[in-house]
Amino acid sequence: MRILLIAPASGRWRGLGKKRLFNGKTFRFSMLSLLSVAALTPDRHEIRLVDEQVDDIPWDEPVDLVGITVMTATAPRSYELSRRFRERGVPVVLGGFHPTFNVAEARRYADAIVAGPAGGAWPALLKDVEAGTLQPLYRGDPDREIPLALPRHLLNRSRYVSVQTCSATLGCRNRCSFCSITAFYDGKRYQRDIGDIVEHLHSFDETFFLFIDDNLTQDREYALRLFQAIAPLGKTWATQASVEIADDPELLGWMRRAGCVGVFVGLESFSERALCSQRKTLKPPRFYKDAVRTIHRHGMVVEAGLIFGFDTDGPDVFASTLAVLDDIGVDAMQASILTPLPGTRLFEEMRDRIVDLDWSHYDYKWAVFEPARMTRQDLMGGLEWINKRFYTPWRIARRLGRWLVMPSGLRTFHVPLLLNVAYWGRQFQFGVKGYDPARRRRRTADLSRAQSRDAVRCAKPLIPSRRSRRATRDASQPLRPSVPA
Ligand code: B12
Ligand code: SF4
Repeated sequence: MRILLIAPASGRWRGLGKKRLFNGKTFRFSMLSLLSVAALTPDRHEIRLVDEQVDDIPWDEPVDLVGITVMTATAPRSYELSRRFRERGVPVVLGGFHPTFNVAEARRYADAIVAGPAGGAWPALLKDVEAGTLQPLYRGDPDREIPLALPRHLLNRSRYVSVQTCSATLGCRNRCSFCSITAFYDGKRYQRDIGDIVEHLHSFDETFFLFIDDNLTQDREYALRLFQAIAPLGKTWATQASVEIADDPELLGWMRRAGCVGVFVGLESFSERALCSQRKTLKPPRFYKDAVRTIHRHGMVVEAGLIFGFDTDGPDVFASTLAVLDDIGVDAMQASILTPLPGTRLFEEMRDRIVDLDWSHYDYKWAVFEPARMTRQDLMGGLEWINKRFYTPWRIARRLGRWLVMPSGLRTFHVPLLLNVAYWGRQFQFGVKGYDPARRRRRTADLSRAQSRDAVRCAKPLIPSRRSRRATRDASQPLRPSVPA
C-alpha cells in the first residue's frame, strides 16, 4: 500500500517553514508521532511523510491510505484534509491526542480512529485495511514499546532544528489539571531501557539532539543512571525538566557532564495560589531566583514556560510577571494562555465558562473561556504584550550579556542567542503587539474620571465665572416676561 502520513498545520503555521527568515526552524523538531507510526509499518508498504509547516499536500499523487496526526488546535484542518481525501475515495485514519479524547467527534470525519499510542493498534489496522475489514476504532497499548530506530530519512532535515529526537520516557506522574499528558497516559510513566537509549544515541550523526520527554528527571535514580551512561558520548542536548532539579547538585552535575545545554522548565505562574489551584505542587515561586542561578552555574540555559489566565490573575499580572522574569534571570520564555483542552480535568472544571469551541483557537494564544478577573480581550492583549516586551532588543542584549560572563558562557553562547533571536523573529513575523491591560485600565479610569469631571463642570459649574454668570443671565432673559411691570 502507498501510505501518506500527514502532520497538519493550522492558520499561520501552514507553510511557515518555507519562509526564508524567521521560519520557525528553531522550534520545529520531533515528528516522533508520525515517525513512530512509520516505524510500526511493515516494510512492504511505501510511506511518504508530509509536514504541512514545511510541505504542500501532494493532492495529485496516488495513495491508498492516509494517516493524520491530530492535536486539538489542528483538528479543524485535519477534518478538512480528511474530507478531501475521502471525497476521492481514499480511506483516512486519525490518531493522536485530539481523537483519543474526542472519539465520537473524530469518527464523523474519518474511516478509523487510533486512540492512545499506536503500538499494537496500527499494525492491526493495516492488516484489516488489506483484508478489507477496517474497523472504526482501534485502541493502542501503552505497554508496547515504540521502536527507537525511526525512518528519519522521511524528513527534510534542513527544515528542522534537529530531526534527532529521542524519548527516554513517556508520560508524567504529576497530575496538573491543565495538562493533556496526564490524561493521555493516565498518570503513568514509561521508561525505556538505558542501554537501548545509549545504543540509539550512538547512531545519531550530529552532536546535538533533543529529549522530547515531558519530565525527564521525574524519576531521579533513572535520570542519574541515564546521564551517567550518556556522558561518555560527547553529545549536547536540551530537554524539559522540573525546576526541582536545582535542589539536586549531583543530578545537575551529571546532567551537565552528559551534555545538557538547556532546560525548558514549566514555572507556569509566580502565584502560589494559582499553582495550587492547578494542583501543580512543585517548588514555590519564591525560590525561582536561586533555582535559575544554580542551573546557570551548571552551564544550562533556562527557558521558562508561563501560563496566564488563572482565576487569581488580574490585569496587573503581565507587568508583575515581567518584573519577576527580569529579576530571576531566565534566558527565554514561552508564554501561553490557560487552555482547557478536551480530556483534561480543567476542561471539566471550566465547562460552564468555555465560550469558544473553535478547536483551532486551542493553540494557547486564545482566551477560549471567560477569565475571572479580566476580559478575554485583556488576556489575549496581555499575552502579546508580555511576549513583545520580554523580547525587546535591549532585554535580549541584557540577557545575552549576562550569559557571556558566566563560566563556559562563551562556549554555549549560541544557545541563548538562537532562542532569543528566534522568539524575537516570531513576534516580528506574526506582528505581535498587544497592550498592558492594567495600564489601559488605569488610563481608561483616568480618562473617565476626567470626562465625568468635565461633564459635571459643563452641567453645573460650581463657581460660575463672571462671564458665564452674564451668559446665563443673557440666555435666561428672553424667558422673562416681556411685559413691563
Ligand atoms: C514536539 C511537540 C511539538 C512539535 C512537533 C509536533 C509534531 N507534529 O511532531 C511542535 C513544536 C511543532 C508542536 C507544536 C504545537 N504543540 Co506540541 N508537542 C510536542 C510534544 C512535546 C512531543 C510530541 C511527540 O513527539 N511525542 C512522542 C510521540 C511518540 O507520541 P505522540 O505524539 O503521542 O504519538 C503517538 C500517539 O499519539 C499515536 N499517534 C499520534 N499521531 C498519530 C497518527 C496516526 C495516523 C496514528 C495511527 C497514531 C498516531 O501514535 C504515536 C506513537 O505511539 C508533545 C508532548 C508529548 N509528550 O507528546 C506536545 C503536544 C503534542 N503539543 C501540544 C500543543 C498544544 C501544541 C501547540 C498547539 C501549541 C504549542 N505548544 O506551541 C502547537 C501546534 C502548532 C500548530 N497549530 O500547528 C499538546 C497537544 C494537546 C492536545 N490535546 O492537542 C501536547 C500534548 C503538549 C501538552 N503538554 O499539552 N508540538
Ligand atoms: S504540566 Fe508537566 S509536570 Fe504537570 S502533568 Fe504535565 S508534564 Fe507533568
